Amino acid sequence: MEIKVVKQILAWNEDVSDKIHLVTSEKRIAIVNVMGSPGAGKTSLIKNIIDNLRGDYSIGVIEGDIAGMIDAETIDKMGIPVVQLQTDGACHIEAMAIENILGRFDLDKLDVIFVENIGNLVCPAEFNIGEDFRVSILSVPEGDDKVAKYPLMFATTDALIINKADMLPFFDFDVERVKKDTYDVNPGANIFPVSSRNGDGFPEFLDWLRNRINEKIKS
Ligand SMILES: Nc1nc2c(ncn2[C@@H]2O[C@H](COP(=O)(O)OP(=O)(O)O)[C@@H](O)[C@H]2O)c(=O)[nH]1
Ligand SMILES: [Mg+2]
Ligand SMILES: [Zn+2]
Repeated sequence: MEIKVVKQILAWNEDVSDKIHLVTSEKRIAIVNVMGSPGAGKTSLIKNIIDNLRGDYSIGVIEGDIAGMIDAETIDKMGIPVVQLQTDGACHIEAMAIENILGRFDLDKLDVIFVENIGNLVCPAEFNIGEDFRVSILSVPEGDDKVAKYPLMFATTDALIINKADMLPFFDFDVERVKKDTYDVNPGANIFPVSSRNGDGFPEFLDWLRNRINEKIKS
């Protein structure tokens, strides 16, 4: 019985996700689902992306949090349109929430919306939210065994950001192990070691990101 209910909710979520794709295809907007643990560096990554791409793309942000407005206030201060989604305890975002929020943006003006998902390596990966592609973050202090322990998050992502690369000297973190574990479950993954603190690795990631956004909005 339990399993049946979950399947119905997921199927319905897929319908809403498909509806979002129809809207964003018509409006030529790319939606990027940014996922990772609390503190992995999701907000830092989005801020860096905004700094680097705001001259070329019109950017919006949806900040998902269980409570509070902290990340939305950070993005708002950058002069970027942002909506705070408060899930009231829910540990992931579902497509319905994104569908409801889309109307709050001027969709004729936007090129790309970054969605900061709830900090969690587990269930956010189970729910499509109408995104065109996924960026998952694993940061060095979390440990190099996390791909093996939370495979769905890394199997379903388009890009894996290994963030806080500036911390590598202080942790026993084997980048090659993380790459191998990721390719085992996701042979097509694009993996970018970066530091959101000093900008290392960003040019390569931004090249990839621009290409993926352009595929959607210029096709
Ligand atoms: N040393 C270092 N710290 C980082 C880096 N990226 C983020 N941080 C710090 O990690 C903490 C959590 O970052 P935040 O972006 O808020 O993570 P989020 O919870 O995933 O959104 C903050 O104190 C950031 O300054 C990085 O590349 N290197
Ligand atoms: Mg954040
Ligand atoms: Zn959840």
